[in-house]
Amino acid sequence: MFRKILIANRGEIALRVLRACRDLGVPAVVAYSEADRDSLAVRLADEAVCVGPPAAAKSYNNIPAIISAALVTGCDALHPGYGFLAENAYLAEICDQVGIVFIGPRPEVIEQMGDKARARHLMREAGVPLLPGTPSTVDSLGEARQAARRIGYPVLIKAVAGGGGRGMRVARDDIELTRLLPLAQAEAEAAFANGGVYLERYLDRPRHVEVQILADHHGHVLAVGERDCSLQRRHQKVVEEAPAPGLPRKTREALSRAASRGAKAARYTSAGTMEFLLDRDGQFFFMEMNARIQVEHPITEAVSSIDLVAWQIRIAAGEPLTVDARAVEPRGHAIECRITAEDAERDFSPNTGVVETYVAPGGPGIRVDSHLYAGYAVPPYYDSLLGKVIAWGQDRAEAITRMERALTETVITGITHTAPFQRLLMADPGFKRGEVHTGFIAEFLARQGHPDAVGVTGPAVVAGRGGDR
Ligand code: MV4
Repeated sequence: MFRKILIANRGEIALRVLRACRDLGVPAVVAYSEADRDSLAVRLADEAVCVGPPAAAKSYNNIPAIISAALVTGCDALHPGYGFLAENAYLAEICDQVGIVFIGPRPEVIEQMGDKARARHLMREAGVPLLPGTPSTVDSLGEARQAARRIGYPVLIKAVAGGGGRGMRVARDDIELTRLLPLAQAEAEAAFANGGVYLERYLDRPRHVEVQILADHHGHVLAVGERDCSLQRRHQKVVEEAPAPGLPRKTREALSRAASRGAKAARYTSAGTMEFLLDRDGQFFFMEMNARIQVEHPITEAVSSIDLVAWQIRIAAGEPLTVDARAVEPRGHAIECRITAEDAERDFSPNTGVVETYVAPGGPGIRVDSHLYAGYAVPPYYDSLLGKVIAWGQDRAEAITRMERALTETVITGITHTAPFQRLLMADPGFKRGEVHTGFIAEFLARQGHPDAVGVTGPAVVAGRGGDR
C-alpha cells in the first residue's frame, strides 16, 4: 500500500477520497486553492498544501503545482477525483516520470478514451454494440452526405474531442446537414482546439445507462453493475439510480458482458465507466468510456456493498481484485439526488453565499456525501455541487420513499439549492413508474411552465454546458 496519497481535488469528492484513505490506513494530503482554505477536506486531512489562487487554471488544473505539492509532501500516489485533471493523460504521464502512482488508468488509455472516434473504433473491434455511424471523422460535406444517407436520417454530428454533450447537432436531412456541419466543426474547433466531427444515427430521447468497471493489473475486469443516469438537465446529471429500472435480466447481463469486453479491449485498469444509450426496444449502444471515478459512484456502492474508491486505491497499489461477479449482484435499489447551489425557479442560475444552517438527513438507508458545514462559504469559482443524498431501499419504491423523507429533512439556509426541486421530481408519477429517459427533465419542466420547455420533443440543438463533474 502507499505511504501517503495526495488528493488533487476539492469539495465532496476530496472528502470521499480522504475517507477511503482513512479506511485503508493511508495518510492523505489535500491540495487546495486559496479559495478552499476553510474547506472540510482541508480541516480533516492529515496535511494540506496550497497549490495556488482560486482560479482552477492556476491551482487544481495546474500540473506543475500539483506535482510539486505531491513531491514536497512526500506522497507516492495521487488521486485526481473527477473533473479538473482526472482525465488528463499528460498528468498521468508526468506522475510516471517522477515516480508517483497516478490513481487511474495508464496515460495511453486515458488518451485513447479521450478521442471518441478512436474509442468507437476500439469498441467495434471488441464486438461492443455501436450505433451506425462513420468509422472516423468526416472531413468534407460530400463525405458527410454520403455517410448520412447510409446511416439514415436523423443523424447526430458529434465532436471527436467532445463528450458530455458539448457541440452536438442533429441533422434531419441533407439541407440541415449542409448548414450544420461547418457550424459543428467550427464549434468543436473553438471548444476543444480540434474541429474533428463524426456522424452517428440519432436516437430520440434514449436512456443513459452506464456500467461501473473495476479492473486490476492482474487481468481481472469486473462489471460492478449498471446505473441509469437519464435524468439530466443540459447534460448535467440530476438523479441517478441503480439498478436501471425495468431492465430485463437478459439486457442487464448483456450490458455487463459488453462493458467488460470493452474495458478489456481498452486494456483498462482502475475504476471506470462504460456509457451506453438504450433505445425504446431495449437495445443498447456504446457511447463513451469515462476514465475516472464518477460523482454517482455511491449508488453502485450502496447496492453492491463494495467500496469503489478504496478498491481504486488498492488496484493502483498493485493489489489483485478479489471481488467476484456473484458478490456484486445488486441488493435492493439506490437513488442519488445531487444537491446543487442553483435556483430552480430562476432557470437554475448558480448562487453562492455562506451556509447559515446545515441539517443533513439521516436514518435508515440514507447516506450523505457533502462537504457542507454551518458557516461554510460556498466559493464562486467552481461547480455548484453541494453534496449528494443517496437513498437505499429493499426495492425502488422504498428507496423513493426514503429519498422523499431525506429531502424533507434536509435544511440548508443562506444559499438557494435544489433539494426542493428534487422533492418535486421524486413525487412525479412518471418518475415513480420508472418511465425515465433523457428528455424527462425537460418535459417535467415544461409541465411546470418552465423556460427549459423549448425543443422538448427533439431539439435541433442538443448542445449544453456539458462538463464532467
Ligand atoms: C446521443 C443521443 C442520441 N443519439 N447520440 C449526450 C451526451 C453525449 N455524451 C452523448 N449524448 C447523446 N448522444 C445519439 N446517437 C442523445 C444524447 C443525449 C443525452 C445522452 C445521455 C444523457 C442525456 C442526454 C441528453 C440529450 C442528448
